Amino acid sequence: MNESWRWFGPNDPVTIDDIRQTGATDVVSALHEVPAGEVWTLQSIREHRARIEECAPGMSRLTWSVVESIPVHEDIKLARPGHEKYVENWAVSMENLAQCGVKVICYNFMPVIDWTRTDLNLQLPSGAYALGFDQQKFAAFDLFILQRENAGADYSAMETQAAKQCFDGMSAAERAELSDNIIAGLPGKMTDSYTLDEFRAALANYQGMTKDTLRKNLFAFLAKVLPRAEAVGVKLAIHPDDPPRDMLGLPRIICTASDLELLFDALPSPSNGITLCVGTYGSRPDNDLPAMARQFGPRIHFSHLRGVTRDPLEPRSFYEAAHLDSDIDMVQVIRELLNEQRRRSQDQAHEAGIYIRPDHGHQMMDDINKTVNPGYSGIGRLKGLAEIRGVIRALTADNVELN
Ligand code: DNO
Repeated sequence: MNESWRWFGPNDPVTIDDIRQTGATDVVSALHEVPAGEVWTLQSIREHRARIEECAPGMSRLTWSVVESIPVHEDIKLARPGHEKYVENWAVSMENLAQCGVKVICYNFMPVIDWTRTDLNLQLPSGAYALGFDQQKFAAFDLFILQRENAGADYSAMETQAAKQCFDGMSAAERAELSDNIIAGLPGKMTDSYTLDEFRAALANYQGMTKDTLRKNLFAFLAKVLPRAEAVGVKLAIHPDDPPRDMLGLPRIICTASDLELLFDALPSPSNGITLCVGTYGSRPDNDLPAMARQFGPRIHFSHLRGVTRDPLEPRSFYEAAHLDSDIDMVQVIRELLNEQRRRSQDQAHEAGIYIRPDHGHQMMDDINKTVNPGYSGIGRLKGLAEIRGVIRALTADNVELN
């Protein structure tokens, strides 16, 4: 398994030299400055690669191995007339990346919003800060800040009442912050940043769209890009919808093991794969993560290792817990990934490795006073990586039977 680390580019407060010190060997990155739908040129990819890979003699060289993510233009998700040119541009970006040796590509197919949290600064009993999702605050946003048309139909009378109470209890600044967290987006998001009105308009584009239609649009996109991925040895790794369920009246289609079964039944191409985002899938109690890691093992090209602790009274609410101390059995997940990696190393036809990265981390110690990308501070992720590395070392030590 290859240890990787996400880097947001030259403005990331965690630098390439910092990453080198973590002991990770591979970098996960993207050309965040290129607008969705435009081609990633060979030149811009080479420049970005040089920023990651060039290093002074005697220093450990990092490798840009994974892209997270090439954004999928909204017109593709909507299958709007003219979307074909965006599909073509996506495929050309992928081919250019392959030509530069970057062959694992994470992407997602979430309409309008990318990953979503209501809280970016939840203080834990340790004093460190975590990200969280609070279903009541989210409902308060939907019903009383966004005032989405027909939102009422998505909530029970009790939920609406609780959301109203929550809304009434928030100051104007808290409401503005909640709104920003949801619509201005979080680091690495693949969608535009919106005002409330633009956001309403973006949601309206999906009015009436069913899961089946969105799925059909995803499959049509993949039917065009997968043969080209196969031709250049690229593995695509779809990221789940985070949180993994319908929200704001939007259909979401990569949430559960059965969603993945539909994906692979329709498109069995060996280039069709997943990002096993343990924290995202694990924020649903009905997703059994070790079982999913086993079931989809050969399809896993990339894994985000992180866990969540759900609220026992409202399982849609969660906070991002320490990497080994969440509701998810991380040791078992890692065991399954190691089993898969071992199977691959015995199978000549299947030489690709699994890239893992510590996903998110608590904002702690010196990082508390720094400006950080929420979830992506250095020390908390380093702690996560160190813990995960310890599990891997222990499980792979001589004489430990994985199966
Ligand atoms: C957050 C991430 C997301 C993810 C994209 C994948 O930490 O998991 O930014 O990278 O949604 O396309």
